[in-house]
Amino acid sequence: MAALKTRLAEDGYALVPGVLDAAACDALTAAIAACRAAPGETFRTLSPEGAPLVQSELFRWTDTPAIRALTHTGALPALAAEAFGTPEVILMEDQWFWSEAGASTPSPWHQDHPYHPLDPWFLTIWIPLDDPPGPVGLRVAAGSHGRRMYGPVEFSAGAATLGDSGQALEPVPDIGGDPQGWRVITPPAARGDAVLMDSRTLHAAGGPCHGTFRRISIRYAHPDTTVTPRPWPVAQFWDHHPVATRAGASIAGPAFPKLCPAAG
Ligand SMILES: O=C(O)CCC(=O)C(=O)O
Repeated sequence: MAALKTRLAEDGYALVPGVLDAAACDALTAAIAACRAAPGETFRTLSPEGAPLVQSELFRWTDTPAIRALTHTGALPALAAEAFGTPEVILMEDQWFWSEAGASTPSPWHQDHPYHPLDPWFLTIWIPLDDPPGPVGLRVAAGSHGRRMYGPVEFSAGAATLGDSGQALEPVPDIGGDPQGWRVITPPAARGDAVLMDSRTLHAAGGPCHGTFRRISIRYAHPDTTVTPRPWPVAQFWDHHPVATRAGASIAGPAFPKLCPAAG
């Protein structure tokens, strides 16, 4: 099989089987339950009021040992270093998703890149912690990382996750409705497998969910990543980071730690 870096460069995604064992998946599902019981500032219910729940939250590596172990040690930072071809990587964020049985609120087609005032591209590592209960796994438009950037899409039916400045990018087109125009693939990811994506790759997930579906995304940036302020709304949490307006500044620091996987 081609090297990870080559697969990401060619297709914008790569499936890596068996990244987490059952014990690690169990520890993370317990961690998600603990986060839901004591939600922080970025916790959101994404599903519309009254609908079966889909919930999500960011940055729980800061106070949740199982998530910190995942983001800082073991396979994930090493995969990120391999994907970038660098000894160091920057941890951007962790994000868990929780859908209850019967939920149908999808994560709409989007690219991760426009939600962040950063360049160059970064890496998302998406891991299902349950075998997808229905057609709810990650779908990618292979090769779309080499096309154009579309506007960020608000995921939440309730409290917003995006800032409120104007939109300067075209909306994401109807990918599902144009099967000839896009190479849509559902990588066969089971519990503990990982799908790695270039942040410019269009992707979607969720939909009719026949059981509880927990998954986690960890995002890593290239060590030379710098700020590019955006004339469109980015993720709200950037409001709390003064660096977000300093064009050319490195994001590395206590909020976005630099990790050196080879050093252990
Ligand atoms: O799992 C999901 O529902 C969405 C994941 C996703 O789109 C992401 O982490 O960028």
